[in-house]
Amino acid sequence: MILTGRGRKIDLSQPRIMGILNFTPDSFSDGSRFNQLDKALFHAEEMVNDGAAIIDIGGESTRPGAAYVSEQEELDRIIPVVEQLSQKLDVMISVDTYKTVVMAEACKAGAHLINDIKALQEPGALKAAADSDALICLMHMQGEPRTMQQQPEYSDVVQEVSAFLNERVRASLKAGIEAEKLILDPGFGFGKTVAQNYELLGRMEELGHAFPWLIGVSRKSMIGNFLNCPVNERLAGSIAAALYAVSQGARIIRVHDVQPTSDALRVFWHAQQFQRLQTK
Ligand code: 8Y4
Repeated sequence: MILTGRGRKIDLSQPRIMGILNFTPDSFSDGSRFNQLDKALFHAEEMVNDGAAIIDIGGESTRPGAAYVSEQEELDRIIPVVEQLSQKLDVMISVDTYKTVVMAEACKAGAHLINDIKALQEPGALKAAADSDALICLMHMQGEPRTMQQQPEYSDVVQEVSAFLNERVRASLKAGIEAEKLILDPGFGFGKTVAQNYELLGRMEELGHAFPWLIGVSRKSMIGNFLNCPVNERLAGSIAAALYAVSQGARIIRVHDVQPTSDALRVFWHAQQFQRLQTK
């Protein structure tokens, strides 16, 4: 299956890696914006050489407790990066934003994919997405980033994630977004306990295969709290979760550590080619 976002194609007949571009929160305290732009370009090039097919650029941290970033500040941070990367790199450029103006401006600047943790629920977002011709990742989240981990509750986490995403797919189609542009994401860690995250991962097959799945588990609490290890020791666990998700049909894996994840995915996928009894 090949997806096209604003003219740029991605072949999902095998799993692909979305590399997370570093954006230090205190971005400009240690240097000029020019310096930051150079660092971002260097990191992105490195991820592409290591096997990333998509670079995800975000200007606001969505971690619980992270500071809110104004629309203007987010634009100032990411637009120059989107412009540079979309011109210089032969990969898909994704913008991690829920802000309508940022979506529109990022697409004008060259982005090919809108990665929206709010699944186009902000006012005007459906229209901005429909007008953009970009690919759209619709993600599930319970609550708001600042408070979502306080007490997540579900009667059935898989059923609720599925129902929410179905509703957002319907809203997207109604707004004129083509079905071929849509990617879905269960939103690991977004308003979910560690147990709920594992139930979601273990039962991913139940979410169906009508649209390609993107998943992000890299370095998250579901790895760290389960293994009881700090963020810099979560690579092996993150890779195991990613491979499990791929075995369940996930096609885009959002990660910090591109090179080791790429190696793991390639070996996993190569072996799977020889499996005689395909489950799907
Ligand atoms: C350590 C490192 C601990 C990172 C937590 C985190 C997703 C996403 C994020 C995701 C999609 C994060 C923007 C959270 N996660 N977009 N964004 N799917 N589509 N936390 O799972 O990485 S940010």
